[in-house]
Amino acid sequence: AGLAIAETPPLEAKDTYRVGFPQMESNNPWRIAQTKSFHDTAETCGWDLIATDAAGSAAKQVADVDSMIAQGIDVLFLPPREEKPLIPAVMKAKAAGIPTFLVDRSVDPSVAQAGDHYVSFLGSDFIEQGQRAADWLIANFSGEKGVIVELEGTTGSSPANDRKKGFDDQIATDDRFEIVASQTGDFARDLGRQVMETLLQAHPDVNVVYAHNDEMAIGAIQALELAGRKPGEDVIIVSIDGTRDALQAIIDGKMGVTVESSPFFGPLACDVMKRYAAGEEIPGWIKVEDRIFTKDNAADHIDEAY
Ligand code: GYE
Repeated sequence: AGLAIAETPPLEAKDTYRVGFPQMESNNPWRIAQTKSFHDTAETCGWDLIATDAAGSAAKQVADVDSMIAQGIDVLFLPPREEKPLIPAVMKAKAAGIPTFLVDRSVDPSVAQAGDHYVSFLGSDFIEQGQRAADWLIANFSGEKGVIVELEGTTGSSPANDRKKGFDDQIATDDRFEIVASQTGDFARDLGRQVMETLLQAHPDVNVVYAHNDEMAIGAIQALELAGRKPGEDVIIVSIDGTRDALQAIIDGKMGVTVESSPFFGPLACDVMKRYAAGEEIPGWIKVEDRIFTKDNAADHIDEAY
């Protein structure tokens, strides 16, 4: 028997492409900056862009992809809200002969693979982001015992799964720390605030908050301040993204660190698409390199933040 060769649909080299970008939600600055990056790139990359907003529903995101397929897109840039529910969208795009690039989040690797069901994943190493947040905490925590509350991202999303794994495994190597609670705040500011309010009552001795993104970290800061705590002084906040509000919180002394996770995917998407159309071999993961923001450099980057 011969080898089965997995192949992704080809992309013709041409001047204009009909491009699908089914955004998952628009309730935070990260998502708004990412959508804007695709719109900005449409003008410079020859894209006739169809962008939708699934308003936080994986089912709607799948339906949005269906309708883009029906509208004859040439290429799909998909940010899958959750790892499993978006698999059907990836499969249907492939069946329709449309090359798909996953942007910023991935899908369940036991079901769908790069170089077969989709061309490539463009995004950060979320395990490493979690590790780096833990490394900063381990190096900068001066107390005796670190009582950690963890605010998780959207349940079933690749960044929530991997940011948890990276952080939890790394923090387990230092026995000063204990994670006393880990709950989802759905990557949202308001839910982060609510969950923090509840957890604060159950764990009044908390002195570290690890949030999987800046929006939840800002929500947690609000909850802590409302309870009379002093974020940055009696509670250390570590987070991920690098939003404007987070950099401002670092400058104000309320947040310790945020590991970068950039939303500016448009230019990279354009470049990778053109290389694919030119017949270049594309790696299954195009890893975005992240910076780290602390009091040492937050002020230098706030002007370019979103
Ligand atoms: O960190 C978060 C957003 O998928 C990497 O999604 C992205 C994450 C980002 O809601 O703020």
